[in-house]
Amino acid sequence: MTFELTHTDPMSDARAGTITTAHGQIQTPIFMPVGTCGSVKGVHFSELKEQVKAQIILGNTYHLYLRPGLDILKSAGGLHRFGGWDRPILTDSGGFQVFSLTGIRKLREEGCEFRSHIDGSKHIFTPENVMDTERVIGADIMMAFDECPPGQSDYSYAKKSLAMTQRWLDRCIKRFNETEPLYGYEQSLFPIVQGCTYKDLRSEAAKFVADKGADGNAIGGLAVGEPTETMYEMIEVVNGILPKDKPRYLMGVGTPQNILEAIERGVDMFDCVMPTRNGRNAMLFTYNGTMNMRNKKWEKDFSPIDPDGCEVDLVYTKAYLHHLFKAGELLAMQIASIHNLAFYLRLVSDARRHIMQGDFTKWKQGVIDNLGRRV
Ligand code: PRF
Repeated sequence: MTFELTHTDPMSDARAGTITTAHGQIQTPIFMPVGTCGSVKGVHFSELKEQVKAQIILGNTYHLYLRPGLDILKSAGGLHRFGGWDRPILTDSGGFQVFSLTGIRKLREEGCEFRSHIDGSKHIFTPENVMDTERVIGADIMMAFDECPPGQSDYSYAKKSLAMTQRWLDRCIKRFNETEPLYGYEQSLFPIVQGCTYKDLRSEAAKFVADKGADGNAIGGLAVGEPTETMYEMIEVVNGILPKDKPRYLMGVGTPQNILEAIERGVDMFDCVMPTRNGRNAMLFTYNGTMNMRNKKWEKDFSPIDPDGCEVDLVYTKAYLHHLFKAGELLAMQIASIHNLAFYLRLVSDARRHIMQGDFTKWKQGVIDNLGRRV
């Protein structure tokens, strides 16, 4: 994998670049739709390509390991072949999902023991077996196995947790270097900076990660309950240290406003369930603010969902989408998911264009307040 930084904003730390992987190029800043179980909920791959214009999707090691499981993924020849998605894939390592989905988990030096949320069966994730699993899934970008501590963690827990994440990172790198890709194309490993909301831990963590010389680096442990301003502060601390010539990925973030603020602070890659999850819940994101499609005010609004949007936005009216949500039709969730993902991809591609034109900061100031409105 390579990263070419093509433009840097004169007024901020925003950047535009190109990541080249074995499955094609990614123009940054980029948003990655979440395909937890190997599918972006409710959205065909053809729609992801043609309407959403997704350049890379994310899969979850935790879910894919439990179901369909490694035997099937290996027999299929990896996740790209299994599902028929031929563009890049990034896999999250499972640490965060184990933490957020399974009540019962035991963390120790060896790894993390947990019970499946599907059938209660017992499993353990270690840095070594997570690397092996991500090899089997065949992601272009594999995430290191980390612990994402709760947002309110005190300093002593945060410090201990970070030290373990760092030892785990060394074990991930060792296993990654000892193993080969299974399907004949190159894979990259991204380390993750943790350290909760403590500046000294964040900066030590960023130095530790920067020293590894990885193809790209991630910031984890944010958007887990801390104030938004604290998240931005942590991004600034970390991005002041991470190498400029490698992509930076802010994990699990966020709202359109969060994404623009993070781009301004030098982040290149994002993922979040918000566009699909909120979409299934009738909430649409637009440049004019968010809309609740269950609201009666749309009942007789026969204008297109979003005149500047993708195909579904032009084909369907607000009144029709309102009707579909009220009737409990599956199509409602599909349309809303496609709209929201297409909006997120439009947001980052507009940001990219303005970075390239040199007026990102001015553009961002002009759009950010409207994004938070309720229409
Ligand atoms: N670690 C991993 N995945 C994640 C996170 C993390 O800290 C987050 C935190 N926002 C989202 N996804 N491995």
